[in-house]
Amino acid sequence: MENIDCFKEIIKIDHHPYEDKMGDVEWVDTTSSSTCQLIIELIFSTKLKFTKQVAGNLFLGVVSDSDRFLLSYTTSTTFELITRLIEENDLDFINLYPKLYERPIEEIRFHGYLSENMQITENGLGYLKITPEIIKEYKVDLATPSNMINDFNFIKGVIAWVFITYDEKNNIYKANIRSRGPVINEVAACFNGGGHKFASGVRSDSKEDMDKLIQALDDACKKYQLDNQ
Ligand SMILES: [Mn+2]
Repeated sequence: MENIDCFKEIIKIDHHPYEDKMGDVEWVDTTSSSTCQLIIELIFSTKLKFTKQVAGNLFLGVVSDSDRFLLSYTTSTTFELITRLIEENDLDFINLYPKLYERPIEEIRFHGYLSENMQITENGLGYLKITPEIIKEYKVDLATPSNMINDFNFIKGVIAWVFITYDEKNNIYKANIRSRGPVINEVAACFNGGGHKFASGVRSDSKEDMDKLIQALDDACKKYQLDNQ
């Protein structure tokens, strides 16, 4: 955020669980599909106006944050707002998608590596430890696995999945966790992590912690399967 001092007030708009106080005015709605959805609502209900570029970016924000309208909290309101956004701004939305989805071939190949090497336990946990060597070999960066984690939703028999990367420079392990079954932020919290019920993360400088985390997630999957038989 540049030149933040030249603004009189800070307004925080967010759909993530409340963590720190940040703005003078805060609007946090965890039942919204995305922060962009909140901004669209805000513009429609005030004297603010969209420019075509703003409308396009907000459209892409909702599409990416809801993972193409398939994550929870995507509601009929989401679709109503998007319809109005498209109609009133005459959005050529099909041609906006390359901006969001075009990717370098290195990332596609790396995606193949992740699919090929994900381990799956009998309790339905998918996990993968990604070494710095692999990151280098595929010419991607440390953030790439976490950016791809939602692509591993809907694998039959996988109800939670975790990617672990190691940041050599800062000597830190990062675990990115997703679930469509067990609540995982409680598991993450045991390792000083946090996040949403079904999308959480853990950071630690201990390799052992990561093995324990995988074990704890597997236990959570097992319990979930037993409870939902
Ligand atoms: Mn979000």
